[in-house]
Amino acid sequence: MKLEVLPVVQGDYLLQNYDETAADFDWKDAEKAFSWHETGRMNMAHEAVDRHANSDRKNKIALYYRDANRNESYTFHEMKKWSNKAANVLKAHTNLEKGDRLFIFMPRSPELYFALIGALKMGVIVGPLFEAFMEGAVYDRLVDSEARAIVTTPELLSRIPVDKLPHLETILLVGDNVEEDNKTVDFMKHMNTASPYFKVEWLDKEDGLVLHYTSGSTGKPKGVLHVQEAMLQHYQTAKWVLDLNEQDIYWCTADPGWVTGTSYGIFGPWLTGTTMVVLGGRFSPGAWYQAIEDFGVTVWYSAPTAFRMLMGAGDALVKDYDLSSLRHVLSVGEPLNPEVIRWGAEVFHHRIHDTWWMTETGAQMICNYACLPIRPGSMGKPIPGVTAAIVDDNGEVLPPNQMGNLALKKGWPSMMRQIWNNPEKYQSYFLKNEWYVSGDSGYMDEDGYFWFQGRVDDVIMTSGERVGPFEVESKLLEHPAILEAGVIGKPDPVRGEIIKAFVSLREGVEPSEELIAEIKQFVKKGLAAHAAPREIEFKDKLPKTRSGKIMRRVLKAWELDLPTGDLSTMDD
Ligand code: 6R9
Repeated sequence: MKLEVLPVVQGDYLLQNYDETAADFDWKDAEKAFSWHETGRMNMAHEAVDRHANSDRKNKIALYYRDANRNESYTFHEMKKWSNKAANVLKAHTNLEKGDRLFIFMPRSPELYFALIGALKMGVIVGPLFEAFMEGAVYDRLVDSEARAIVTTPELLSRIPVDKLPHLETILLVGDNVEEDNKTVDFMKHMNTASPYFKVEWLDKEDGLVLHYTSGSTGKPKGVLHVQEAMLQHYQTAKWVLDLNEQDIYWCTADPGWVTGTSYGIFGPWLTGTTMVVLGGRFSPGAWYQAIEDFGVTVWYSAPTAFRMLMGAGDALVKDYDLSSLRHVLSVGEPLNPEVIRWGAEVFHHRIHDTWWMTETGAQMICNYACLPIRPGSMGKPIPGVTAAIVDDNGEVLPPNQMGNLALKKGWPSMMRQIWNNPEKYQSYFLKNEWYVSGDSGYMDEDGYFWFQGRVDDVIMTSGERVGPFEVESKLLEHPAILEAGVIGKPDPVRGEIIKAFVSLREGVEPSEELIAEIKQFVKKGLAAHAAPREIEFKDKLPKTRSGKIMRRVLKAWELDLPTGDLSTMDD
């Protein structure tokens, strides 16, 4: 099969409307795409689904869904109908009111999207969870957010510690032969009989939308709240960065448990009325290429880990599939290695466009947007309406080519509005009430391209997932053999980083291979498979500060044979 070189990404919208240096772009202009420009009242679910169902796009496919057992498609009209039904089921069988939190804890399936859109129609804040979460992780999130209801499957039910969650009133189960009781609702049974009509709750731009929990280097995972106004940026970036147009078939490989799976796995594409592909099941290079061929995917958004794994699966495999529909490929989550861009250009005939943003930013911020010439290894430039800079620890802007904190000028539409239950933590992100400090370090070159260096703190990025060492350490300490634990990310060519744990054992416990295997399994079961350490090393004593904090940078220095740096705060 011969791969044709397609026209490069179009980037029309940005080119025609704004010169990339235009400093006069105003987010107010973006509002004109929505009727709330005049009414001031909005609802993401209306703008992303119902608006299209009530237009010429009525019979356009909104969602292609495929896994090992299912192969389905839904038009915008059908999405409206099924999400209305979901909203009616939630209304009838829960006490949820506007602003309450509903969690969705299940693998990708059409029902996940019905429930999520349905909840938004009621003005409920949705908290999506990875299906891989174990009991401890589920508990932390539900307890902190005081969630009143959860949509899940019978298989995952045992990981929800219902008795320990006083605020959790209703569990909606998506499955066959569900037995109902005063807390449990058979979601699908009621979906089938529910009315397909629902009047959406009209909201203000500061009303809640989604709550994504994310890990820091210390403390419990924190709840990052996004609001309705974020849709302005989801919409604009879907045009400028994803370059979505009417004819596109778009595939975002991310799960909604990760912010990429909501902002760009639901909102961005549907706000622009784009047909979207969702693939259930596990990662498999063949199935992925097959999906691109079968659905005729034109725009594809994935992550460096996935691209590296595809690269590892070899070039011969690529040639078995017709990938000529592709016209734009993008990446997010970790630094995109120039080597991967080179490989992508060779096999897909497109250079992968890197995009940088975070759970906290809610949408893309610094990007190789469609019409920007790529510099491999750089994250690109801030999109119009966003001001980025490298600042020192006092919030003073540094000149080009100087390393420092990657910061963003406060006030973009999709900026998080709260850390749930934790106003001090929220405030701690900002310097001089002007700069949002990302926790990443990097520099800007003289042409305004930004280059990533690493996390300022110790958060681990493993296979595209952000793991807080503190979370893993806390779980390790629950193991009866372990006295202390320190966890670091160790560079890995495929996964970006792997998790390495240093542990000291309790008195009388002997190190052994069996114990290592048992500890790995313990974290896997208790937290999540991706959070389990791949390497465990026993130590008599761990380096700590005088206040008792494990010094991960010292562990990292040991591991990588680097200088240990300032040890003045270290305990003797
Ligand atoms: C969307 C998302 C955010 C952190 C971020 C940074 C890293 C994301 C990146 C990147 C280098 C890129 N990161 N994109 N690093 N180049 N293009 O990833 O959100 O899970 O909150 O992670 O991921 O360190 O600070 P989140």
